[in-house]
Amino acid sequence: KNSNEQHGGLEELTRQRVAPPPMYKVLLHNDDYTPMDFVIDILSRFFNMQFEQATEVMLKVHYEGKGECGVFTAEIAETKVQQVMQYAKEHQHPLLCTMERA
Ligand code: TYC
Repeated sequence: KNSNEQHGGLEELTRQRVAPPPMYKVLLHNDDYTPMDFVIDILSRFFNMQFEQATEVMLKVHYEGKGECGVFTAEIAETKVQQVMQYAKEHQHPLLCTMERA
């Protein structure tokens, strides 16, 4: 070991750290048909939002076209997108949920 490693230099501090995983935003997209109450239900059910926050996010999507539900690792973001799309389909609403690199 060189003296840097032995005495706690940058190399020692970083030696066994792992890189943080890539993160993904999960997005909801506006449409003209999905009821506002259903979108609020989605946000509380799958993203653990309280009614007030769920309403804010729903209205942002409604007025601006899209909005962020949360930021997750790839596997969790993929699961959220699948759950939302499945739930919307079951209820016959055309709601679209996607993910993108944060
Ligand atoms: N635009 C819809 C309506 O007026 C509401 C809505 C909000 C739909 C958010 C989708 O992701 C959405 N009923």
